[in-house]
Amino acid sequence: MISALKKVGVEEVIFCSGSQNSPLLSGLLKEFSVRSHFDERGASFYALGRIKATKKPVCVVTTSGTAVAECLPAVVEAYYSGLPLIIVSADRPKRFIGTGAPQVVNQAELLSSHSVVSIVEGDGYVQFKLDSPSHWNIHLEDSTPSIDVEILETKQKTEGNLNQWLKSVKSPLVLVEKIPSQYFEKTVTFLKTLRAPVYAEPRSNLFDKIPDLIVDEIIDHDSILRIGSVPVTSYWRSIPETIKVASLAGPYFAGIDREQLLLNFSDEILSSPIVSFGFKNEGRKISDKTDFEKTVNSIPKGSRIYFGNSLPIRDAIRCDLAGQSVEANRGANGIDGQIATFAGFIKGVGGYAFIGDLTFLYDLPSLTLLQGEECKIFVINNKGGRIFEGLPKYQKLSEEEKKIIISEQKFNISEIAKSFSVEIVELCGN
Ligand SMILES: Cc1ncc(C[n+]2csc(CCOP(=O)(O)OP(=O)(O)O)c2C)c(N)n1
Repeated sequence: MISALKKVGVEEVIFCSGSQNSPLLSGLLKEFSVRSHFDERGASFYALGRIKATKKPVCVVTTSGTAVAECLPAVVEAYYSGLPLIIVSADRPKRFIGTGAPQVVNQAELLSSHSVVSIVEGDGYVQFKLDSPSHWNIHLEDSTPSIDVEILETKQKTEGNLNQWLKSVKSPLVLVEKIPSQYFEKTVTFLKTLRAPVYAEPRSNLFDKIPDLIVDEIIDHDSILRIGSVPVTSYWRSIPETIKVASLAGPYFAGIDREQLLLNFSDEILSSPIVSFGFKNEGRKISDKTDFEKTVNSIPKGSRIYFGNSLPIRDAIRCDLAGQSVEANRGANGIDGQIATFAGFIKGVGGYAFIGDLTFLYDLPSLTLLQGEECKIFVINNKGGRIFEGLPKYQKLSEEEKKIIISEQKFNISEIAKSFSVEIVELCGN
């Protein structure tokens, strides 16, 4: 198993202790940087942050039972973000399944909806995919089995011609979310040649790369070219049927329920000669009105900044993000695991997080992952899930329903934070 992990490029392991997985520990310590964390949910979100920072697969090792189920939220996030999170779960011997024996659950199936699952009893092999989570469920007797790994290729879908599509449109608007790191430079060159207006989302990290192409709002267009992950802007969910859509998608998800030209990223597409639309902008207007905007704008250049779901990642679009390295969990857009992912993302280099108050309370145990890190968490304390107040359907609710939806909280967030020795700054949600 150790050699299988090494073969796929794992360097870091997060070990969540238990009795069943304890025989694996000594081998792991010899080959990897091992960090211990008691909470499997936080550990797996932390692993996502490490993958975002290192671009390498990261492994979480759990014991048997409900410990495995705790990994599901991060596995779902990894699935839709195309991240190589590996969960190794130590299982009791197969003959115990269904007997009600202590800590024996049907754990091989727990993560199967969103990962490549391998079940091993005795010596065997496991499967791994670079753009997907994998779950290796290892039935252990006394000794660690010898396990080989099969690396599965991701099939590239290349039907369709982007050049032809670009020739068929007059005024495209490019929506860019997260660009897969291996294609980042080539995408910048592609955009510089295309010279179409670009609505760059916070995670595009394009702000200082193509300043004269970036627009502040969804300007007039007859077509949308989406590049990277699924865009955050609500416009993406309501594009009129008359607008043509094409996506260079990484990871490969349509991200929308309508007809479109959907392509994988490829060197060929990004380097083939393309049409130029001759657009030039004066430069972005940065907003500096709210506490949130002022604070984001004042962060030193070259920092890592993490924005939580749901309001912070949306509000970040108005801020000065030039020269920053921006991250968020935008696979399944959960408010869970945000402190843990932030901790993984900034480990050893420091950084800043902006998250909502419920998001903060959701992931309190993960503050323990930030011990000794140079970081600051800004909690936008608007006392509940205020994002819902902006929804048209919210206005039609009764007062009682509104109260339940908002989940107002009155905890003293700064006091809570003190006991974890992490620097927390509360911002009001104006
Ligand atoms: C795990 C999970 N549960 C529920 C939701 C639905 N949800 C989206 S935003 C939100 C409220 C978040 O509140 P807060 O963290 O205070 O941020 P704000 O909306 O005020 O920015 C909830 C519950 C979700 N996205 N993820």
